[in-house]
Amino acid sequence: MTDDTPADSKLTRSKQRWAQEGRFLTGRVARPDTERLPPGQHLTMDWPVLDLGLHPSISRDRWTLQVFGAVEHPQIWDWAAFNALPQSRMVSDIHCVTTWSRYDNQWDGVPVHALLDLVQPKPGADHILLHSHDGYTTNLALSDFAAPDVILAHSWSGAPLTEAHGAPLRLVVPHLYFWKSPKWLSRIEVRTADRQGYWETRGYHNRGDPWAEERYSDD
Ligand SMILES: Nc1nc2c(c(=O)[nH]1)N[C@H]1C(S)=C(S)[C@@H](COP(=O)(O)O)O[C@H]1N2
Ligand SMILES: [Mo]
Repeated sequence: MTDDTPADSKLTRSKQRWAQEGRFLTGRVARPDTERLPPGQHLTMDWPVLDLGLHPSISRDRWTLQVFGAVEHPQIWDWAAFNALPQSRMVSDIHCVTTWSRYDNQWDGVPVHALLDLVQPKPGADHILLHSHDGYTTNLALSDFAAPDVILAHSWSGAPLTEAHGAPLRLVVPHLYFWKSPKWLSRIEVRTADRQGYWETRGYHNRGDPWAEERYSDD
């Protein structure tokens, strides 16, 4: 074809590659399927339970979620008020630092960015410390907490979370190892300085990006 100039073919190849990668669909480059499993991980079909060994039992009648610290509008929601917040459904992969990964987990809940719109972090707020009913804590950069696919999940696969997996409410941060996704979430502390949580003070990496294999801290 006369119009098949080298420039055209190159653009066509790029477009095909973008289509395969799902580029421009979400604003992020989806990983090609061959790279879906992060380095050092293996796929599992079941959903293991991992935690400190305490499974706190929290009735939805007495449950609250508090946001406090460096925010313009501190909040406490009870179960009914929390469920009246904007809801979304998200599908994401789990990557646990103990090397199992599980694909296509469907979560229902409140996207974190909707919650942040309500509480309004103050200027200078840049970190989050999450507190759970079993005494567990974990820390996140505000930018990781505010990522578009981070969700406060009350349901998995269309049914309420089981107690073992964090009912009534857990956080899900799909782009970090799963220890950054606290179960039995009770309080969200917005901070102007980082403060490490349970595993981070015990040698786990401060950020925990599975694609960079940020499993353990170097020092
Ligand atoms: N509250 C609380 N959240 C927690 C933990 C915990 O001990 N307590 N363990 C973390 C770790 S290390 C992992 S791997 C995941 C496991 O979640 P799952 O039991 O739903 O698979 O929960 C994370 N969230
Ligand atoms: Mo873990």
